[in-house]
Amino acid sequence: MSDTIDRSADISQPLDRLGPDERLKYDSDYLRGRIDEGLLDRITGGVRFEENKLMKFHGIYQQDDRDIRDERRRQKLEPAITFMVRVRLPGGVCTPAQWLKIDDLARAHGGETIRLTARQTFQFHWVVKEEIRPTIQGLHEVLLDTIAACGDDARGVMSTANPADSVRHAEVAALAKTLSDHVIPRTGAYHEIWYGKERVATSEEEEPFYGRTYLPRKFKIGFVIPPSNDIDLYTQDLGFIAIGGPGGIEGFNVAIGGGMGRSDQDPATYARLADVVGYIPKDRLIAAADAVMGVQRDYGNRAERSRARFKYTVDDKGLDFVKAEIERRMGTPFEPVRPFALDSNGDAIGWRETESGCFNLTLYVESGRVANRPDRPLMDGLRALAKVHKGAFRLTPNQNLIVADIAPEDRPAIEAILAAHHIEEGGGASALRRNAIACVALPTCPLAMAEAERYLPELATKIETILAQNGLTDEPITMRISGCPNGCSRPYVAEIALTGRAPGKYNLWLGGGFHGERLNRVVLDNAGEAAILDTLEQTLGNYARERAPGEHFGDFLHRSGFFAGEEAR
Ligand code: SRM
Ligand code: SF4
Repeated sequence: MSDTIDRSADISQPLDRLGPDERLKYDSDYLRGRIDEGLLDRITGGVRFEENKLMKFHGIYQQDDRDIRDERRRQKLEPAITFMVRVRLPGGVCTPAQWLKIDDLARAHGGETIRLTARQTFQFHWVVKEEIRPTIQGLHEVLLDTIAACGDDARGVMSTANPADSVRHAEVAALAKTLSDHVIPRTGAYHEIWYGKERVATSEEEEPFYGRTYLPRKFKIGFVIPPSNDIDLYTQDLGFIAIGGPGGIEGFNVAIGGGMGRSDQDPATYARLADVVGYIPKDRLIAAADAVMGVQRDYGNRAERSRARFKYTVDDKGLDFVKAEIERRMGTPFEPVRPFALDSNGDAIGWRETESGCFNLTLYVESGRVANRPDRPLMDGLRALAKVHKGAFRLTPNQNLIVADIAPEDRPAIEAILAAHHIEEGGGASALRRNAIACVALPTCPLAMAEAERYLPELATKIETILAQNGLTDEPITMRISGCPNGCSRPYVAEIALTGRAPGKYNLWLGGGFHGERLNRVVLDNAGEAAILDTLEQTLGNYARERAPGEHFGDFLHRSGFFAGEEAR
């Protein structure tokens, strides 16, 4: 990484005054720990607590099947442990050959399903310990990896997937890849553990930027190309808003300090929207990322993990201080913010012609779940499509899929494959479903308190009935469900959001901005479905009757005084 980084404030505090994760990282020999040994241990299907934490930096999470957890306990058996493996896919772009390999690996090791995530990548679930290495080596064959797909480092870099704009998309997606390659850890641990490479002795610093303790917490970067805000720019730790003219991208407005994660038990944690602090020319992109991450590395809270995200650093140190420190490290001040407008969020499902005369097809994939259902063999269909497709695939931030760069003469073949596999572009989804995101939650997520992905279809059907009764069927409304307050579906910017509290119980949040520009507010606490539907019936009914032309649901709730008297959260 850049030599310009000033590490003077880097962690020089005694480790024993810091959180246990700092010691773990420090002692891990740059993320090696005893992962190798853990993989060979046949007594358990899992790994030790420490290795589980370290493996996250390698994009791997230990989980167990929560549907059968109690039964296994009753039988005095170890939980049914498997691993989730998350691919690093900057900008969500992959080739047909890569898709085919992902499909092969999912069939061989991943329970015959692929999960497209809210940060535009693939996840394999259900991978048993012995099959992690073959999975990662298989990915390596098509130049994919899982480095830093989580962990206290900069992970999956997002980029607008907008199918109507291929030229700027290509430029920004390439920058997302360059930046992602730049910010991943440098340690040789990944190559040694997963590819079996020999450790190379070197006198060079193994992690010139991160050091032995990496970042205080995960760090998320995203690029947005206005007017679409499909990546939910304001929820990123570091967001870049592309500014350009006819000649291409000229530079970026920079947004810092966004984040969703919060805990119901801890009022000191909260969702926060990023602040747009200035503009940088394109050639300052890497310097800006280094500077922002450097500030978080050096000033982030390493004593209290629940307050370690960059958003808290920004609030605790003050936006002015953080901005000035970034500028000092960049060596140049930010230029004034350039005008921009974000006016949409979800994906435009269906066919779009591009500037070059090709076509992009956006397919609706409910909750990003690619699997074969008897009535819709989506996984087989996409495999067949990948075999003939000559363009690229783009995973969208809304968990959908774009089949990109289809030549006009190839369109009939693609349409025939889709028809043969009963894959409609929109999957028969209403406007509500098309603008909905659900996190994985049960049965694999260890943190889930309630269902999300598995509940979305049922809940959406019930809300669709309310919408139909009020003539709102075609009205786009953003809806997000998360199985816990961590907010993996970015719920706190949605117009309607549910966050899990307990089985069948959710907090209901309303009033977010349609294009992700405003946080919503909690309206019901720990509520069951009946109470949630009641509230929606009432508010959506009012919306149908009293809305102004073109007014979004969240905006209406604010204008109509629904939150009157409440303090802004
Ligand atoms: Fe997430 C943890 C799934 C996007 C905030 N997230 C998890 C874990 C790994 C649970 C765990 O720590 O063991 C979940 C794995 C479930 C499973 O079985 O697959 C998980 N997160 C997901 C995915 C797959 C949801 C999805 O259905 O798409 C998304 C994968 C993204 C990716 O490809 O990298 C996912 N997670 C997000 C987002 C949205 C985003 O980044 O755009 C957020 C909110 C934004 C943010 O970070 O503020 C998010 N995930 C969290 C948090 C809370 C972080 C915090 O600041 O408090 C956790 C828990 C943690 O880190 O301790 C978490
Ligand atoms: Fe799991 Fe909670 Fe994230 Fe959903 S929001 S995937 S339940 S951590």
